[in-house]
Amino acid sequence: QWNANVWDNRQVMVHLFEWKWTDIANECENFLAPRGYGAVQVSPPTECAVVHQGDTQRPWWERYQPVSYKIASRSGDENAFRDMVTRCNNVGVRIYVDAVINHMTGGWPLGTGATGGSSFDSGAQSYPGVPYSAFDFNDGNCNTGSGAIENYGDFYQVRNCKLVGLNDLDQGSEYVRGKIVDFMNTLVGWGVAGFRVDASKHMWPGDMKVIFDRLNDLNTAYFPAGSRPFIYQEVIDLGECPIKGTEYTGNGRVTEFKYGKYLGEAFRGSNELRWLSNFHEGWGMLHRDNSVVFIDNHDNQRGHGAGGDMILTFRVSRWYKMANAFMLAWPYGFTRVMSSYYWDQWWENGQDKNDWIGPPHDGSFNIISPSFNADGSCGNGWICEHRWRQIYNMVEFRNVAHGTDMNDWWDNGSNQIAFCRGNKGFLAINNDGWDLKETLQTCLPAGTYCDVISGSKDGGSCTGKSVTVGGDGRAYVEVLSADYDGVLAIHANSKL
Ligand code: AAO
Repeated sequence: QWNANVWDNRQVMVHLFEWKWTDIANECENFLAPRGYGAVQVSPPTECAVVHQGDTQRPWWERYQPVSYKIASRSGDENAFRDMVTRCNNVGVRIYVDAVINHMTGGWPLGTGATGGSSFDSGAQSYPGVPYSAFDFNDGNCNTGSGAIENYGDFYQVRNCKLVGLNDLDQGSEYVRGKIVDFMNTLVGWGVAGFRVDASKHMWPGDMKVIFDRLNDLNTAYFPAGSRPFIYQEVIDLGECPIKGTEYTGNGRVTEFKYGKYLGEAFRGSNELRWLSNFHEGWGMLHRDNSVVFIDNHDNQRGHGAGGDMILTFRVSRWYKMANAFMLAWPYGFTRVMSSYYWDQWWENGQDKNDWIGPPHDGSFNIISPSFNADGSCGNGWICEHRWRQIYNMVEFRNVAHGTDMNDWWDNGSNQIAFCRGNKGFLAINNDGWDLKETLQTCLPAGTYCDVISGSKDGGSCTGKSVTVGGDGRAYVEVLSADYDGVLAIHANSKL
């Protein structure tokens, strides 16, 4: 359950946060497959509470409050979901589902709506759409006065009490396990390739193992017989909490939150880039084969979750592109690109009071589809980082370099770095306030290559900088401090 079930030459997933199923199906066909993306993480598809914030908004986080395992959300219904899975698989793009199985809703007044029309009574812990009743929750196992997690230093509380007031399912119960397994197996039967398991830190790894071991093999219409669902568990372990990511690596991969935090610190100037030469397990991160890595996610790009103000997002786009280029060139972990929508921030006392704002929507709260500009970028409030040239061209770099290791590291003793990926790719980054002008070993065969950051290869020519590699693999490269982007990247497929 560590294998991402992607095509060999498609090594990157994108999180299309809050996208509609029909839009994702189109995106698989029109953009993701042609650009070499391997998979999409989709927002939770399950029926959830309808939460209103003011008259005009529904928070994005309502989708982390399931009411049943019916497929019904603002992203679409079951038909649209199944159509997306089929169409994406047909062009070789896998779907990973964000599975919210730790809990059901928080406390809401009786009569609160749900996206699939089910009723529920959060006070009585009754969810007839599953059905779950009070017996299926952890209250008896939680020993805090409030019933909620009060101290993250106590791992019993973290696993047995309510996360921010959400009714906490007891995965130790055979009945609950059965319901979760049925839900996940239904999706597997439709062709889903894997799961992001939400709030994994708040479940016992042993209970999760029982559940994952009961999952069916993937649908053989799309996958080799015997393929297991890809599992990556959301565990925030920055080192302070007694719960460690390594407790979960026996079940599948784990989200490595240290990765984006450390890269944020480095590009923001708290740490010199030259130290990244051994950026892997030696930094206290999970084994590369057990980790899923990313620069930001839907939580920490808005101050929820982990990493604080060190996290890089689309709002600091120059650094963000540099950090993504590093991640996509660096042989560590299975990589995830974030794709966001825009919202206005409202800072008060170090907190964004608009952190809850949901996706672009019309007057009836229907999500609005992204529009596409002539240059391929998105409109209608969608940021679409995955459609930025500097990012999708680095997805191709990762695919081309797949199977090679890092070699020929160079740095200037400060914030200018460069390295090769076997004889397949070469990357240089300049985060100093002065120019990088060096003749460096690129490890590539002699020829002229197109820098895929400042431009793209277009037929036989290059719309950006060209780099001439000599017979000894060396080339003169420039990344000027005044350049639009602080990265240069060439690879076997960008040869002119
Ligand atoms: C909403 C409302 C609540 C309300 C609740 C119930 O906001 O006020 O009580 O509904 O009605 C999302 C939103 C929540 C939302 C929830 C349900 O983020 O705001 O609550 O949906 O609608 C913890 C968990 C982690 C979780 C993260 C947000 O461990 O699993 O909190 N992420 C996932 C999802 C997320 C979702 C849920 C889980 C729930 O990705 O979108 O919530 O389904 C420490 C701990 C971490 C902990 C963080 C944040 O981190 O270690 O385990 O994450 O705190 O509480 C430094 C430290 C770092 C620390 C961090 C804290 O960086 O080094 O360790 O500070 O900032």
